[in-house]
Amino acid sequence: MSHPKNPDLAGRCGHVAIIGRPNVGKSTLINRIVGQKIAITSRKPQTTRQRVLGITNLDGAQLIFADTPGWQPRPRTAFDKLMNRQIGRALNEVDAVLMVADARAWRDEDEPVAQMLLEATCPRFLALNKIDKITDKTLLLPLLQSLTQRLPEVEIVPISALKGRGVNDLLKTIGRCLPHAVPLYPEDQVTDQSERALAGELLREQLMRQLGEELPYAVHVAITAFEDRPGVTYIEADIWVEKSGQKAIVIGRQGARLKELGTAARLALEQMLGRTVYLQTRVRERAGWTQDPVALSQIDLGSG
Ligand SMILES: Nc1nc2c(ncn2[C@@H]2O[C@H](COP(=O)(O)OP(=O)(O)OP(=O)(O)O)[C@@H](O)[C@H]2O)c(=O)[nH]1
Ligand SMILES: [Mg+2]
Repeated sequence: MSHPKNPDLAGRCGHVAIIGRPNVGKSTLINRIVGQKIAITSRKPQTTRQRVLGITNLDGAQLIFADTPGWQPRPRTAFDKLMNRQIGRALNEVDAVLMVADARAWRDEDEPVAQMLLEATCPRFLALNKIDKITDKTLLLPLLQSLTQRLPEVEIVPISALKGRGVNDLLKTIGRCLPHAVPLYPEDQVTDQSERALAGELLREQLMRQLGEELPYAVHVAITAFEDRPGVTYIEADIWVEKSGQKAIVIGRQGARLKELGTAARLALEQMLGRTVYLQTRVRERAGWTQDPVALSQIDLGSG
């Protein structure tokens, strides 16, 4: 097949790790790249907990992105360390690394990520995200200039993951640097994540978005049943918390909060699956799971 539109891209395929501090828009970007929601997002940091692949095809190239949790400069809990390990795993054997930062301000927490970028031996890219929030674009110039000096071998592309601006340019810039290789995934596959795993994530997204400041970090979702029955997909989910007080908050007065969370997650699931969903939720308690490596491995946070 010929690809006259972009001969530089044709016949290339490779893995690209997306790294960055929490909340810069990595997951919003991967959703934008694949054109559908495969990774959950929220205004709170530490939304993403495990590596998720997002696959896109452009002018004969296949780009396979890995979204990762935000990098924790000072990991305090076993859980934080697990998050950082996920990033280390994603950086293994990639063909390119893409750092995402907020175009409005470079922060101290970006430094360790920039260091990882500099240490990578493959082609490196930096997306300065959220440019839709900058009305006077000349304000971007000083940051662009200083970063170009400090990161001389890194290609810098300003983008808005939310609005889609600059994303196509970014894909072309990255795609041209990938190795010549045959596509690894069928053209219609957008992620490696199962529907079952995505169901758990969509429920956790509601917990991230609807609960107060601290609670979401103490919550884990485990899908215990996922069955296609005639006319309906039947899903059961356990919501794990650390303390009985947290359990009461998640359930809410007369179960109102849990009902609201469940309905929002069910609607998102129905949209994703294109099928009717029956979602049964249960809140369970296990003290200190975010500190306990055994509990962490039991709930299998590490699997992709
Ligand atoms: N205005 C604007 N907001 C954005 C953009 N990209 C992401 N956001 C918002 O930034 C917040 C964080 O986005 P996420 O995609 O969850 O960020 P993340 O880097 O994946 O965060 P972690 O998973 O916690 O590391 C959300 O409220 C997004 O809607 C953008 O281009 N413009
Ligand atoms: Mg994320």
